Amino acid sequence: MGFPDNFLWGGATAANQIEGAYLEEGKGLSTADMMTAGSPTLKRAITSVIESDRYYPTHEAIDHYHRFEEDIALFAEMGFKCYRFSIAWSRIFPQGDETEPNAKGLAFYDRLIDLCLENDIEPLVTISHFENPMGLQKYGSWENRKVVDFYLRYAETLFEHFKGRVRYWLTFNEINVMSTMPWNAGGIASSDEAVKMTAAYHQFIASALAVKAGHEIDLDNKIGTMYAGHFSYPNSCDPDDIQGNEDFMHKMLFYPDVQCRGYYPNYKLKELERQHITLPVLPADAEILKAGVVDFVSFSYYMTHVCGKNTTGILRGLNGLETGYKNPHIERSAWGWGIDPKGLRYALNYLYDRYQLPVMVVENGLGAADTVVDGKIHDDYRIDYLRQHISEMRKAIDLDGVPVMGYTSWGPIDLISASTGEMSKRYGFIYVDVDDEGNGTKQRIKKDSFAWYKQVIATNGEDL
Ligand code: P53
Repeated sequence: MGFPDNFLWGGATAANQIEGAYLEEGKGLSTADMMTAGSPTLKRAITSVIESDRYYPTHEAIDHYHRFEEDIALFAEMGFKCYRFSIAWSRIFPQGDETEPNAKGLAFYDRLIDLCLENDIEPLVTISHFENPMGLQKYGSWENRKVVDFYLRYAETLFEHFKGRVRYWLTFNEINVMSTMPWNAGGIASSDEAVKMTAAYHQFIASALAVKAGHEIDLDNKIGTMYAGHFSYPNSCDPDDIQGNEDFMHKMLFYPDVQCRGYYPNYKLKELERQHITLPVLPADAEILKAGVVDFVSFSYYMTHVCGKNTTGILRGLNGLETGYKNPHIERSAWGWGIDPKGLRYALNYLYDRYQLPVMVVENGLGAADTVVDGKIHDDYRIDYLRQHISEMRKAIDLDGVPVMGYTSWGPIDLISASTGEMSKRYGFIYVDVDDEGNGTKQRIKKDSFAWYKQVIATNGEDL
């Protein structure tokens, strides 16, 4: 009983939210580099050029690019078995459309990956996490089928270069975010449904081709989908609420449906028909999708929603996270995200029932403001949140028999928030002295949760 012996405990980050060094050693500009800082009430602006009087949090972030040795040493001290991070496409192919990779970009990830392996930390690489080379904008980014070829060249470069060192991969972070945050997902500035569905289609094709290539290059490669864990409860047992909730879930679930099954579900094809949207299907595509189904299902889990007969379309609000309903049975974080540990057991069962593939929680955590008192951070609220979620994950394993591969909490070290661009929305076991304007020493300080998580891993989840 309990967590399997080889359970992958660890943490997860994304290049643009930690590395900084946004133009160093040949890196090109990425879509993330064009996003200014926002707040819970102010949407991050996207500028077409870098404006000198504005603050762009990814440009320096937490300077992980120059401090990765210290950061990985801290992860190793906590006993990480796994570290999920992303590779910045624009470090490897600065404009996105080059034929040869940037050797200096690969060399940085060589050092990072080798350091992980020296510390017995299994790397889990997200090939594309909310950043696309800005050089792809001239093609129309993911709206253009050409970008599939550029992505495939990039993915194949990684599979070849890191062969034997990296075995776990995710093709796209939170692929369903194309519906809610298309700029983050694919450098798509339009909110037009036909544009988004075209871009998503191309990402499915690219993902499937990458899965096939990844398997051909190394049979040991395990390549997963990564779903932004939108799980929603019906507002009531009114059949119209049930249907409203189902309609919402379909808008999100069709993404992992395509990646796990290898074809579009009928409900989505019918919806596209009603919307008069024609997907840019080429003759061989059905075969491509079928041959490129993923090996496992991963997802992020922060919250649950409530939907019903009045839920319209995709989520509303600044970052598309409002449904118009609130769950009176759960609390909300300071950033308004509905905290629901029990929902994690539900989510794990839901995805496993649906796909019958191994499941991994690759993001979970509490974004909260921390205060430093006498050089210490007493983040018992974060410990509580994680403890409750991990104990529900354990139930999914023990009581329901869900094959959970691992758990990487989001932002084991404080990093830039994707939705707001803030630094003050902190997730880490490790505090980083940087504020919302980028001021600070960048010093790393262990929070109380650091020792707690170390103990969780040391006891394989027994001691929560
Ligand atoms: P932040 C929305 C809803 C759920 C997950 O989010 C999301 C988002 C987009 O923000 O994104 C994932 O930083 C994403 C990470 C992100 C993390 O959740 O807004 O994969 O890049 O940082 C947490 O608090």
